[in-house]
Amino acid sequence: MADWDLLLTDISVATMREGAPDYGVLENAAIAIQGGILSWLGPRAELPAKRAIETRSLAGCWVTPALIDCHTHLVFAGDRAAEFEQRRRGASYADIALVGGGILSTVRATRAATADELFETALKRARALLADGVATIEIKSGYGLDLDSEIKSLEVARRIGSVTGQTIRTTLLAAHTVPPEFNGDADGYIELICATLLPTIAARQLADAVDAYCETIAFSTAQVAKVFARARELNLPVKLHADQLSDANGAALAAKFSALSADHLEYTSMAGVQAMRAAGTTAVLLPGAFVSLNETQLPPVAALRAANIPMAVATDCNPGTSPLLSLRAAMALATRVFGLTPEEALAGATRNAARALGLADRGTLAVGNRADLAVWDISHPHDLSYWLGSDPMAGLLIAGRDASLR
Ligand code: DI6
Ligand code: FE
Repeated sequence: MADWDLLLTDISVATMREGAPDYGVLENAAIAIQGGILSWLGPRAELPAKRAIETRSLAGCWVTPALIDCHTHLVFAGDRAAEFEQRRRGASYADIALVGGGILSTVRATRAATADELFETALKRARALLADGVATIEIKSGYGLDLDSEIKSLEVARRIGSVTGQTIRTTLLAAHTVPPEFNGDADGYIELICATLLPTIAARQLADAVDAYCETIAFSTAQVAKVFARARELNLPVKLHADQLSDANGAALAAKFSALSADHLEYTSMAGVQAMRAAGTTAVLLPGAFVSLNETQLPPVAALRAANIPMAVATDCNPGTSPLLSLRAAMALATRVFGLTPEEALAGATRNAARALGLADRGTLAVGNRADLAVWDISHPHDLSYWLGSDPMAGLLIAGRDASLR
């Protein structure tokens, strides 16, 4: 009888454990996996004399927690490349949204697409993230905006995990924009969300959380508060697109509902930061949207850091404001544009991303955690943010099994 399924040797490890200095680095290490769980981790010299079914010597590669993309909108039809071109010629994101472009054009395409069509394109995107070391993806709905189309999108999201092996966490983002059939009646749409969409989707267990877009071009704090109150009644945790284009007190609103995360935060005030700290809400930074929108207002990174608020980094992959399919590129951008250290960027795509999703069993390498491990051909974990556009993945284990990367 073997004690372990798999033993990895000849590795350096970045555990990314909370409070561990310098990435939690362990050189000349070994990792043992049993039943999909990390069962031993430490210096090779201290490895207990136990037997493994398979032993792999990884030739000096680095092992980190597998990456976690905690904010994406992967399921959508069509694209908005023509709008991107218009914006590069001077039109603003808000201008385009006001004339029925923007999110609404993706809603039209997504409603018209079959589940299989949505699945094929979303699967490609999930595979692109997989090839970057991402084992867990949060996927939001929000391009359906009616019961059937939101259900279709969430079901498509869940299907992806059964094919790629990735963990998919779904988030209902019905309050993304006002759909055409409620034009001029945002409150009526909020009513539909609270009375029908939320309870139906909760009963079908299709969503792990509820999100909203709190913005002058989307929903007010009062409207979002109604959705959040209903979500909490149904025992669903909330997250928020907060203060991305203006300070709408989004961070404080998220904190009031004990949100798992408040995301974007470019215009968040000091009061918002303090409220997040008090509520234990994670900050999710989205540099892909920041650069794609030519934003100049930086999120309050120094204040978040000083308040000890965990900072996650995600792609925000969406066809409008962040056509970004590499979490490592998001990390690299977060170091350049937001001033994160490479260690903060890696914590942001591992430990703090897990926190933003309420997942306690991953994001760090520790005995008892899921064996979601990324193997990299690098000379130090800071290389992961240093390079833009390299491909150093040497392997990815999801719950102890090899993911097929290509
Ligand atoms: N996330 C969102 O949901 C919105 N902006 C962002 O960063 C809008 C996405 C879109 O334009 O489709
Ligand atoms: Fe988003």
